[in-house]
Amino acid sequence: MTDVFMVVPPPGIPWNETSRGLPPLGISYILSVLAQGGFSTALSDFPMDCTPLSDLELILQREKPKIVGVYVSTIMYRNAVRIAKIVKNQNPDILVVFGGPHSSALPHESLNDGADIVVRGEGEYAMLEIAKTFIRGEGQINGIAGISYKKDGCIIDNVSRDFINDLDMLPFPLYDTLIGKYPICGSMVTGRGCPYHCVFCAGKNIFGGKYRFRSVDNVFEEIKLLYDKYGLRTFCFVDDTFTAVPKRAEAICNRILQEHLDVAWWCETRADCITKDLLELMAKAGCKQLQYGVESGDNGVLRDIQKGTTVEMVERAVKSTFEAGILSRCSFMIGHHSDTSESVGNTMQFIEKLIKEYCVTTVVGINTPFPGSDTFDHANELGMDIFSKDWNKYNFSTPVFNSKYLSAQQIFSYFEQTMTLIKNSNKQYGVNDKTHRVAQGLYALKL
Ligand code: B12
Ligand code: SF4
Repeated sequence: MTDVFMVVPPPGIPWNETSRGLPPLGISYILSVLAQGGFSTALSDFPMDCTPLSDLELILQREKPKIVGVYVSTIMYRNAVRIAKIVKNQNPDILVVFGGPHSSALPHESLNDGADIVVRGEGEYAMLEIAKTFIRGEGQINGIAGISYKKDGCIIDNVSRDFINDLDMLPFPLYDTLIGKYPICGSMVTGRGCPYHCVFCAGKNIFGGKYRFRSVDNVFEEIKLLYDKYGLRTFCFVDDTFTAVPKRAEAICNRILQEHLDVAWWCETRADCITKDLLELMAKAGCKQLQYGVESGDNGVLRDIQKGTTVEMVERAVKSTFEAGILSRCSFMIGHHSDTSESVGNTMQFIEKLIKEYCVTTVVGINTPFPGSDTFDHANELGMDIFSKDWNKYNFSTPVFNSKYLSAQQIFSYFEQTMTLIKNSNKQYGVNDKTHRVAQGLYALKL
């Protein structure tokens, strides 16, 4: 019998091998806090295990959980709802709790579609209180901050929960259940929240608009645990902007160097949060790849989406990254609310330039108004006519809106043209995403 059984649903899109390598960090933190609280736990990660959802009934019969917690992102939503149905069909007394980015943004939808409770935002302590209330009868549901639930057919939104201020108080993710299972296991979050305001971003909805971070000692303790106990030499920092506070990123790099750790790692950042000196230090400390969310090659569009960076800043950052011996991976989107044929043309030219001159690997997706983003909440004001709320289409390669300047068909056509441009430019200039990554030992995939 398991107290709390957590599930990562299969997504509504094909799952690639790189994505499959990363452990579900949020759920792992929750499992750790529950274990600390004396609850027994288990995890089924459907995308990672590649198991069909039809196996769930058998898994439930084996685990006999009291609570089932489900991670819900937008492209997983439909399968999350199917999971709630399967659980309730088997035993209506099992409590079904949804959490994660999609349900945090649209909690009422989840409750109407079968969840008993939705945790909005950070989940560790809300889930602990839910388990205490339902399993041990300690506390009352109306006293749990940050959750929504149904009572007598009405939806109740309890007050929001304060963000965890002292992130050092959290236990590390439950690594014993992760190591060995995931090919790239060393993924780590050293801070939560992002102080920027990009209109397409759904991140702030979970961790808020302030970057709260763990102490360097605490981060280093986790790195050492992964290094010494589990023998990991490669990892990534999945913070939204790892170098948002350059001094802190510097301190983490210095610790890695002082302790002579032979590691390879990558992280995400922004073009305005990096300097030449920091890049050189990061390279020495084992940084092999930096992911920049560039989004557009047009300064007008960058201003409209409130990115806070310019094409010139990006080029400077990418050049310095290249000179420091770190690979840049730049992500772009086609179909921003103010994109025109001309601005998309500028984006395509910029992509080609980055590939040609700086060996950049590039990823492109169709701008998608994810619930929780300003583009979703203020679509009308931004001139976006969202015509589909089929969440399986929120997959970065299907247009779900017409904008003021471009129809969905045009957006799709430009997206395809950009994909072709990337493919051809990679070939022409000898850039290959997978070869680069494997060559750097970043993805020592055991798949
Ligand atoms: C790392 C990451 C990935 C990794 C995922 C690794 C993994 N296995 O989890 C990879 C690269 C695979 C990935 C892929 C994608 N991602 Co992503 N990703 C992130 C990122 C940068 C960090 C996530 C993370 O680890 N956070 C740290 C942990 C501690 O937090 P957490 O997972 O959110 O969990 C907390 C809460 O959400 C909550 N919670 C979570 N689950 C549950 C469950 C229960 C029961 C409860 C109670 C609470 C709860 O409690 C947790 C602890 O506080 C976020 C950005 C962000 N700021 O969140 C985007 C983000 C989650 N990704 C996003 C997107 C869009 C995608 C992709 C569609 C992109 C693409 N081009 O393919 C895919 C699809 C993935 C999917 N199926 O959902 C969006 C999601 C928007 C949405 N509404 O769904 C985000 C928010 C980015 C953004 N800024 O908009 N992603
Ligand atoms: S896209 Fe990146 S920089 Fe912009 S708000 Fe989201 S996490 Fe922050």
